[in-house]
Amino acid sequence: MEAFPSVSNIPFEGSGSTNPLAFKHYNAEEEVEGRTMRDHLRFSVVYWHTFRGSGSDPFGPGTMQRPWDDGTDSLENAKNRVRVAFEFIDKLGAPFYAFHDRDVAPEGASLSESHANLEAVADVLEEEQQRTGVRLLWGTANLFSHPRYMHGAATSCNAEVFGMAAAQVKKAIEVTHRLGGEGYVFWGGREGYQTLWNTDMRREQAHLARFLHMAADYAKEIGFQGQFYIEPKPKEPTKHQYDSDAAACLNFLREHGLKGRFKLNLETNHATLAGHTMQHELDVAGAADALGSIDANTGDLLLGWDTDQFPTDIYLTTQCMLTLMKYGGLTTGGVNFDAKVRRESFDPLDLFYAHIGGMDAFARGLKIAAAIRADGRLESMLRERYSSWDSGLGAEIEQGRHSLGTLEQHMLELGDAAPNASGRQELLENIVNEFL
Ligand code: XUL
Ligand code: CO
Repeated sequence: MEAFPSVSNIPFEGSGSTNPLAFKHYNAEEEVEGRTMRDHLRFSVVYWHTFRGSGSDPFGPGTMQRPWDDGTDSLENAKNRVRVAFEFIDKLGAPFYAFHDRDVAPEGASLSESHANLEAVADVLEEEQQRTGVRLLWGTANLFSHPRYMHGAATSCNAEVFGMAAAQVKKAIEVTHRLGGEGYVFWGGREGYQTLWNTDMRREQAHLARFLHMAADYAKEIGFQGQFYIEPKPKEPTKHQYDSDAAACLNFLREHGLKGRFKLNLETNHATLAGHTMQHELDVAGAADALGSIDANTGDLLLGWDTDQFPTDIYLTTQCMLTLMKYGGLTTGGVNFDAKVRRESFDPLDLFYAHIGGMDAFARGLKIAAAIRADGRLESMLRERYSSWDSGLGAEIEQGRHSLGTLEQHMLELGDAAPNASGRQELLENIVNEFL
């Protein structure tokens, strides 16, 4: 029985359409810069918010109407939910999905029961992937919901909790591998601290590094070559998360010899919670050759918490796509909607509206970014701004042919630096607006 009988496959109808169940901009087959939109954007639906989100918040219980879900933690309900999820993803036309182990299968009374539950649900995931052609973008383990992880998982003060987390990640990597996952994400969850009065930060960080090395070793052992990602986030649930932003993650990866195996999975509202723009975070990662994947949800700048909203801001999606394209576009990663419909949007149809809107917002961002790139003014003004480094003194400095002494000599001869040129910020912003 279908869960969404009133919805058929979402068609592309173009910008003149007013059909709420049609794409206005996302046309999977359409080529942009010689690559289809499907391949540029690699859209992914998350299992946790979309199929497990209840709409509860700190002030009240869930509101979502999900008639297919019997509300129990039974394995049967979990398996049935998989079929509903794939009906949804298939009708939407998203090529990928992502999950945490505990979203798809219930935690059992013991570790072995939890493992068995996950394997049993993975059988259905595998079947449904084959039936629909939907692929797994990445898998991950939920190392934050169970009360045992109250002090963290890989950074717990309790060595056996670290052991449980390791066992859970081992199984999650196995299942991700079995399902052909193109990546595996580590989001720190409770890897951080609330107070230094009870925290040995140096030791906790060393444990986290050990944990990630073990994961990399195990992936190698079983032949899982999917990309590993760290997902930076500055707060929630802890006050100080160890993986607070792109720069902190890169520093951690370099310090512990993990940089080659890991890239970053960047999320817009995590960037803004860290006091950065998404464009900044993407560029920090890109410049370090670590731009892997994005969680495309946004926050609300007037609410200081992680609201996980669907992206609708074309200026933001344009910036995201411009930066992704600057660094060669997505390869193993995707545009993953780690987003949830609002508590008030409880109707199953809202799941379609939300994803269609997010996909169209990114498709528009892609087309606008391509137009800006084809126009070339932005790029040439940027290049021009640094032209003093292309030859003469600038080129010599870049080539390492100068010291403070030779530069002093050079400037003594000249007397002063050449006058600066304008930064032209307003003009550049006007040019971007021409394309919106
Ligand atoms: C939490 C968050 C996670 C990760 C996966 O804010 O974004 O859902 O994406 O664990
Ligand atoms: Co996320």
